[in-house]
Amino acid sequence: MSVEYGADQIQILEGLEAVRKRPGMYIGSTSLRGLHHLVYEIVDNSIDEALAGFCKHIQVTIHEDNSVTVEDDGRGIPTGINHKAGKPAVEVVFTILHAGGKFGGGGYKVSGGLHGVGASVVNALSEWLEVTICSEGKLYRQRYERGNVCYPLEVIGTCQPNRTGTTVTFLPDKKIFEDTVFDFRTLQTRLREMAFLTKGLRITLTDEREDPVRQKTYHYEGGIKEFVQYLNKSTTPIYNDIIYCEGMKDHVYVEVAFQHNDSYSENCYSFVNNINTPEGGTHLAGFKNAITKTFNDYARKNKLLKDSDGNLSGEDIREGLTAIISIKLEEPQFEGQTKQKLGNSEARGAVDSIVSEKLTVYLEQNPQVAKLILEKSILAQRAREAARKARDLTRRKSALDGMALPGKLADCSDKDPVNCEIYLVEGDSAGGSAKTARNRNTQAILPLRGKILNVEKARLDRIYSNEEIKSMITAFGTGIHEDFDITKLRYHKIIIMTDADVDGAHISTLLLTFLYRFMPELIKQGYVYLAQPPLYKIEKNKKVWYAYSDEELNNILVEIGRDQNNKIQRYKGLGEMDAEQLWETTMDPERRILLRVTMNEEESSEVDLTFTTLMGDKVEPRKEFIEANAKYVRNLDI
Ligand code: TSJ
Repeated sequence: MSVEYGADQIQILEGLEAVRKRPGMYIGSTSLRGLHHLVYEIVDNSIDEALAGFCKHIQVTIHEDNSVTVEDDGRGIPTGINHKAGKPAVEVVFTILHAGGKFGGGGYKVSGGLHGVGASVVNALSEWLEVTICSEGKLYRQRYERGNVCYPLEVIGTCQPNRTGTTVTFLPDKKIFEDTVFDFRTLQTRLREMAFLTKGLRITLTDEREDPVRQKTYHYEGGIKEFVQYLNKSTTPIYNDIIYCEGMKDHVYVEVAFQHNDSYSENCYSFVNNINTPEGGTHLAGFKNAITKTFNDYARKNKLLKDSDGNLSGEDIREGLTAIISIKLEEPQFEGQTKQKLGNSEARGAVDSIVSEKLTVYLEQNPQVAKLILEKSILAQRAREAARKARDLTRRKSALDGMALPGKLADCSDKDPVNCEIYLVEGDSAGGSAKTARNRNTQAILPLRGKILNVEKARLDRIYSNEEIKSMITAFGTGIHEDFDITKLRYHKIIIMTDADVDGAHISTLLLTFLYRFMPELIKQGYVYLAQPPLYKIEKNKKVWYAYSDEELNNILVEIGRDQNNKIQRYKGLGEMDAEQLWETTMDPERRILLRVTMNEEESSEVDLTFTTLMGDKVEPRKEFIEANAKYVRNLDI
């Protein structure tokens, strides 16, 4: 993909003041998300150098003052004079907006695309930035403050003639960003993803704010094959291979890796120029089309499907599938409301034909694997047929009863969803107290009995015929999957209320798993909450306090004095509270604490892993996960 790229091949567009005036236009936001984008923006340049074949190692370091260094061992940014600008190319890269090969044509830059606005934006939004280049035996340096050059590019020394590379250190501007503290885990997730997507590249992340210094290295010779292995590590794959297809067509480089596990959910992640495309697009469509067609053709040809059988649907074939689709092309076009859906039609054709061709060969050579996948798909087809019947039955029933709401639901009287809340309450007895306690105008109560079905472990027909799940679906009003319509949502707060113990936490996780798999938009748009019942009741001289954590209990005891007459009750469940207490502590909008459940689109592969690890059936990785994350309550993305 590389063409010659000299100091002259850079287009000059506009100044940097614009960036400081409206930073959101260039990096999306000035929140933590925008802050982390600065790092990705710089690292993208080193990734390009790696894709061009000149960089093997990228080191990212968070320093104690939250400045960040990105160092690579590539060729070094060109230091020669760019004749259009009359200054060194490196200075152009850092001081002129849109400089670089990316928008100029002729340059090979492929990463970025979505947010790829370049190094000058990072420079404009940094209190200071220093670049050091090692090239042709010389060490060059230049420094900028808030985008302004401090001194001309200077040679500050020598470096070994066989050593080359670029080092950039910057301190994000506190005048621009709401928060300038980097999160190790956020950077770790993205850098690990970048390492998976760029096979052979080594990426090191170091955090000098910790004592001892914390360091992680990511290096995957297998690239996206290892990504699939990583995503499937807490599942049971139904065959050992990770199927891999690679090729180039119409200037589109295509790489696909996948493996089926014995679960029923589908996890396909697609990337364009190393950027996640959660909304998919032509590349994902090409992949889906290719596997549907190829597996059906193979099944017919090898008599795994009878002439009288219908075709397997795409969903049947993707049951339990974990896949990475990664393509690289020069001018990605993004469409849709959020501009996150790939639109290039050549990408569809390229992925479709490369996957069809390579997969056909693979299946011919590996009939045992083909048989395992097709047997699973055929079972899925039958289950889906049964599920459709069950679903039609519920649909018909609700049509007859006039959109019958579940019998156990105590609905609220207000009909404006904005005002309405639904409490999903564990157990009939707590459900009863909640019904007495609630504000009937705005609060609906749906009691759920016992353990909720684990949707990670059940087929669709069982899921659709599960009473608790059916009643949630009808109560919410949105429908699910392809029928899902958020505008039909009947409550703008869906509040999970369970006991504050291990069982309660398990039930919450099961409910969140169901919502995440069947109605992810509810979580993405922030409609889902966890209620926080108190852990303790403290009584002294007829006065009552509630504590929601051990720390709070301590604080209260310090305040009121530790005393023989204090009565401390540890609540083991919601059932121990009467209706009034439940209202005061957990349901009264004026006094309660609610935790909103959120997820970050960019980290959706991480969220999926969280759910499959917690809900999947391999005990060891799950244990490891819970222990490793016990101190990160935030990790449930709460
Ligand atoms: F963009 C940047 F300044 F932020 C930045 C660029 C930051 C970091 C950490 C590294 C880089 C970078 C750029 N690493 N490697 C390069 N390579 C080039 O700019 C380069 C070098 C030589 C040639 C050539 O054709 O000879 C072409 C390019 C694009």
